[in-house]
Amino acid sequence: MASCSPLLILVLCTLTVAEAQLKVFNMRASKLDSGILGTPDAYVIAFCGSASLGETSVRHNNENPWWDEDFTHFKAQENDVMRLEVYDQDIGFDDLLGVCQRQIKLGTHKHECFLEEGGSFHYTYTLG
Ligand SMILES: [Ca+2]
Repeated sequence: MASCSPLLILVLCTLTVAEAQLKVFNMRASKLDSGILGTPDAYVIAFCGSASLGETSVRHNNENPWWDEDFTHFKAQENDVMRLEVYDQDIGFDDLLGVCQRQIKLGTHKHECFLEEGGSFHYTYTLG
């Protein structure tokens, strides 16, 4: 029986570390604008690559909401595109307030992103 060559072991190790855990946390928004229809009822939907990571709860009537939920993805890879979409819940259609998108890098990173409809979204993520 052939034993595992060092090269094979190296390849297996490389494949194993290629997938990393992504965690998104400390999500908050400031100065959200939902137009003339009062204060926004905001929530966040997250994606990483083609995977959907779920959504937060809705923070009602709050233009400076924060969320204590985290998003976790166990099969993330460096340079995957992470997308965070901020919505305002409404009767009928929910309005998209803005999208924050970036290629994820190893380590812990804190970001602020400006939303198309006004205000900004803040979050931290760790990939590793
Ligand atoms: Ca609303």
